[in-house]
Amino acid sequence: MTTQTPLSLTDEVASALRDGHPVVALESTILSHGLPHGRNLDVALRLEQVVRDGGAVPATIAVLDGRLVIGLSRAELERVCAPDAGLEKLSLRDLGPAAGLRRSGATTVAATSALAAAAGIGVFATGGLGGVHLGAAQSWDVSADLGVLAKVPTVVVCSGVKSVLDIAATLQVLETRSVPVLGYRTDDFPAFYRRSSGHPVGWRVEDPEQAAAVISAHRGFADSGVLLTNPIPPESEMDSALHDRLLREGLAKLDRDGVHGAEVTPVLLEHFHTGSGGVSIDANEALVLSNSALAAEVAVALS
Ligand code: PSU
Ligand code: MN
Repeated sequence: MTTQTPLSLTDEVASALRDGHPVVALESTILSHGLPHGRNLDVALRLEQVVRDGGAVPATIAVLDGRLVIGLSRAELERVCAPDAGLEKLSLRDLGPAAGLRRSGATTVAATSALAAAAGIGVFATGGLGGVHLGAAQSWDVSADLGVLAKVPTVVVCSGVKSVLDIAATLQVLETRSVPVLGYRTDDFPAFYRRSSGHPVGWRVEDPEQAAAVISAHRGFADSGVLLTNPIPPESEMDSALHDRLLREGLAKLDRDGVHGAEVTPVLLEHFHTGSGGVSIDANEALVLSNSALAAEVAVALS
């Protein structure tokens, strides 16, 4: 991606990239639209800390007043996490409008990986990837995350996709678009709150060095992304009966309220959070922390 609008890198991120030190990108949609206020800032700071503990420099990405910011300051993180932040949810196609109109927004996996890659950051940690929504044959609702992974040289470390999506169809699109899917110490594609979706992954890696070897080999001939899937830690996995009930209710709510497009994911997450009395928030935090720690290890192994 080439950008006319210059990227705003913090000094720390710029010098890490210049010196070849490992850097891990983090997204902001999970903070502004995925986690409740009162919890999101704490998670944001812990994600950055876990990346630092792993020996890499964190770079949380967002668009602020039209600036494409790579590495939010503490004050900027507070702004993104504020209850009255009023940030848009920005996918890749929204970056031009947001920059041109000097607007502010949180970046999805699609927008974050594209901006990270443009800045020279090749490893990115998040919670869940967007994918093919249930009923996509009628709605055509397929997350732009998949198309971006197909064409941007990034490594997305995530816990698979939420079971609110059509997982088989999501895996099929990743296959068609030639995105390798790796399981970290698992043979099963994870389903976010649950360790297994019941669908196999193509390849399994046992440690960060193996992941880095695969990524380097892939980079040797392809400009596409790699998906490294890391199941939620066993002790944080959601109970399957609770999960299945919330999923059924959440899907019924979408239908009843006529929720479409970009609103679908935030509305479902909110339903899980309120309906589980916060259990899903703990699960979400645990998995994204674990993914950020793994991303740091992989970034270190790559550097
Ligand atoms: N999955 C989650 N939490 C999230 C998201 C996905 O468990 O917050 C966000 C990510 O930013 C992802 C986006 O890129 O939702 C996908 O949205 P859509 O389906 O509208 O493309
Ligand atoms: Mn969508």
